[in-house]
Amino acid sequence: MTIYIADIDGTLTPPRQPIDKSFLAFLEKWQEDKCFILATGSKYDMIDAQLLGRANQFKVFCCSGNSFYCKGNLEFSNPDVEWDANLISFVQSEIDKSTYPKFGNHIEYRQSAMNISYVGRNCDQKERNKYFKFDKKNGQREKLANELNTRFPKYQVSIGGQISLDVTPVGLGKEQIPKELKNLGIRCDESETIVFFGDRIVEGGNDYELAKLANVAFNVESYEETMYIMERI
Ligand code: M1P
Repeated sequence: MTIYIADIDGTLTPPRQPIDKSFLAFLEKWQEDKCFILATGSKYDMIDAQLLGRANQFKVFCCSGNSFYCKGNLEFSNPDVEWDANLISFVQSEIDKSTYPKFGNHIEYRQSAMNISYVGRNCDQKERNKYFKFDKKNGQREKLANELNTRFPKYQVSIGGQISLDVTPVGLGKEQIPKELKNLGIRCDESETIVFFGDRIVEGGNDYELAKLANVAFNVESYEETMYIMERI
């Protein structure tokens, strides 16, 4: 059996934006004869909004693989992590030092995952786009990711989406998904093929560790590209 796994932001939707309605209809049909899994750093309610209230039509790993919903029912969830206080205070001081405009909600806890944003998750789409451009030029997120990965090796920090960084304890990122699929009885054995779609599959990105475990990994730049590939496999 082939298991298809897809990231959401940047892969099935523009980052944090609602899915295109005709693509949603396509996906619902496309998955009918397949084993299709969604894998995101976001929380379930965020995903449900992006999928126009249709998350309950899918199998979804949220919070970087730390919880799993099958057709709307929570089937697996890792216990909350107790975060190292030094990590939190270091992150907070880096955010405080940043002179980039701030909009609030800079550290979001998502069970065993944490999301960090200098600009803040409360910013609107215009500010997101502005920050994304700024970060591309200045590498603010990359610098923080490198610093955190060096100072706090028991955590893994990666870049995903437009404005934030995803943090999990080592091994509790999206790379836990293949193992959890086995625990959940969705994957029978390691010989099953995994095909993965993500927009951040290169080193440093939040799809990298999972992409390494896939037999085939497509690095896409938009949902249109994902759809193009899906239509042909
Ligand atoms: O799926 C990619 C990322 O999407 C969002 O990132 P951002 O807000 O930076 O665009 C977040 O949900 C993040 O956790 C997620 O990994």
